[in-house]
Parts: sequence; C-alpha cells; structure tokens
Amino acid sequence: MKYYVGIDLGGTNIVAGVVDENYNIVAKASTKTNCPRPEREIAADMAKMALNAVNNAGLTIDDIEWVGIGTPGIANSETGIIEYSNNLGFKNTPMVKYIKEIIDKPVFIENDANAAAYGEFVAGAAKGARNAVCITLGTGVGGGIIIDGKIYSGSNFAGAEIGHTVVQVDGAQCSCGRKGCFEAYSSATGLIRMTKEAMEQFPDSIMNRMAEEKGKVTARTSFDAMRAGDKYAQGVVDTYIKYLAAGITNTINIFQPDVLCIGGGVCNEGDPLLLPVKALVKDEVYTRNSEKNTEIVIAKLGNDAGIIGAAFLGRANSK
Ligand code: BMX
Ligand code: ZN
Repeated sequence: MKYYVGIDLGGTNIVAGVVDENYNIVAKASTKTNCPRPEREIAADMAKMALNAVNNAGLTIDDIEWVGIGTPGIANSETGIIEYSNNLGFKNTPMVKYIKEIIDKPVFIENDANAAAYGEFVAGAAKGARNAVCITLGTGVGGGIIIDGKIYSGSNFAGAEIGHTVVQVDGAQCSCGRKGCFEAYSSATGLIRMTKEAMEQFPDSIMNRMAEEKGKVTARTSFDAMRAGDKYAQGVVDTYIKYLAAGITNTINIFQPDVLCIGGGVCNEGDPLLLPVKALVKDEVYTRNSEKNTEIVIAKLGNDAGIIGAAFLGRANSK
C-alpha cells in the first residue's frame, strides 16, 4: 500500500491527513493556525501535523511518498512559493522550502480550492468527469477547475478565482478590493452579512431570536429560521440562492463542465439549497435547450476534499 500526506492550511485550522492509495484517510492531526504569526512558525506546525498524522497512522515518514499542501491565495506550484494570501498574511512565502527543511520528501503546493477540486475529481463527486469545476462556499468562495483531468490555474497560478467575479456591479465590498464579487454574496461570510442586514431591518424576526439563543449569527441562522416559518429569513435565503445561482450560471456558461460540484460548509443545507439553485440555473443557463447539460452536485468528500486532493498533488503534477 502506498501512502501520501495532504495538508489543508486554512485561516482557522491546519489539518494534515495520511491518505492511502485508495483515497482513504487513515489518520489525521490538526492544530489552530493562529494567524497572524511568523510564517516559519506556521510552516513548522504544518510539518509537525504531517508527522503527527503519520505517527497516528502507525507509519513512519519513510512509508510516505510525498507531501501535498492546499493553501488559500496564490500558490505557485512550480516555485513552491505562496505568492499572496491575505487572510494568512503571507507574501512570497517559500512554503515548500520550509516544509522540506523539516521533512525530506517531495513537497507540492496548490491553492486550497484547486486541491479540493482535485480531491473531488480523483475520489468524490467529480470522479470520472473529464472537465469539472468545484466551488467551495466557506469563509470565501473558492474555485477549482479541472480540464482534461488536470488542474487549471492559469499562466500565473492565480487562475480559477471564481469567487472574485462580479455578480453585482457596485455591490457589497469584497476582501479582494473589488465590489460585488460572487464571494461577497455566496460565501458563508456573505450569507452572515445579509442575515445581519435583514435582522437589523426586521428586529422581530425569528432570526433575531435564534441568534440571541445561540449568542451569535451564523451561516445557518437564516436557514434555521426559514424552517421555523420566518418569512424574513426566507427572503434572505432566496436572495442568497439567487446570487449563488447567478455565479454558478456564469461559471457553467464559461466552462460547460461535465460536473459542477459545490462544497464548503453552507452545502450541509443539502436539498433546500441545491434544488432551488438547480432550478434557477436550468432556466438561465445558455444551454437550457441542449440535451447535455452540466450536472450540479454537492461535493462528496466534505472537508476531506482538500486533504485528499492535496495528498494526490504529486500525481496532478506528474501528468
Ligand atoms: C478567497 C481566496 C481564494 C480561496 C478562497 C476560499 C485568499 C487568501 N483566498 O477567495 O484563494 O481559494 O477564498 O477560501 O486570497 P476559504 O478560506 O473559504 O477556504
Ligand atoms: Zn473579490
């Protein structure tokens, strides 16, 4: 059996997993990212989590073929440098070099959403597809594009930033500096912002009551309140779905992939999210009268997609 390590570096957590050749995660280890802090410290913790995961799997580092890393931001897979990552505070961080100083194995790096898309492609909802696009609805909206079985990241490794295409000119401020980005509306962060706006406008809504009980507003508040019969929450969900469908339709119109998979925390809502999105896309997509249309599916691997995809980056890079 061959084993690989995948590391998912996020703004909140560092998670490392040992993945076997059948795409099963056999052990994991994780710690808080605790950023901002010096990049070398973060790298040291990433290496430590990789080694802990290997240990938890009952293996030694000699049993591992390579280490792959998924990171938010611009990851240059040729130089191994994270050129830019605003939420981690990285600028030209030589991450592959740092990890190799601690773990003497081949080390590969990719954008986190690209890695997650690759994970879904090798072992999840996009398995068997030739062309696939995955978007993740998390802190941001991540985008990963697989064309002919390969990760497409443009000529400068900054491609596939689907989250930073505009769905509303002069709309809500995005963390990238632009206004009205897909991410500003369809991320969990965007959903929370829209929920808070509606709560201010309708202080008697069930959303307010639920948020008070929980002590905070989350990406689930509007969906939960909608299920409890709140019409204002229904309005927030409808708006969220409208923007999500617009962003997905834009993406399908460009790529026309076999599969478009949606991952990230918001996806846990399942059918109440997926079905209306599918219906809106179906009405609006350029190919609505065609026989063959992109299949829209919920990601299968959940939070593990990034780890599994990162673990197989050695393969993605060799083809
Ligand atoms: C942002 C951008 C993407 C990333 C996406 C998903 C940064 C730091 N991040 O759009 O590179 O793929 O978020 O990130 O520029 P997540 O934190 O939601 O997983
Ligand atoms: Zn943006």
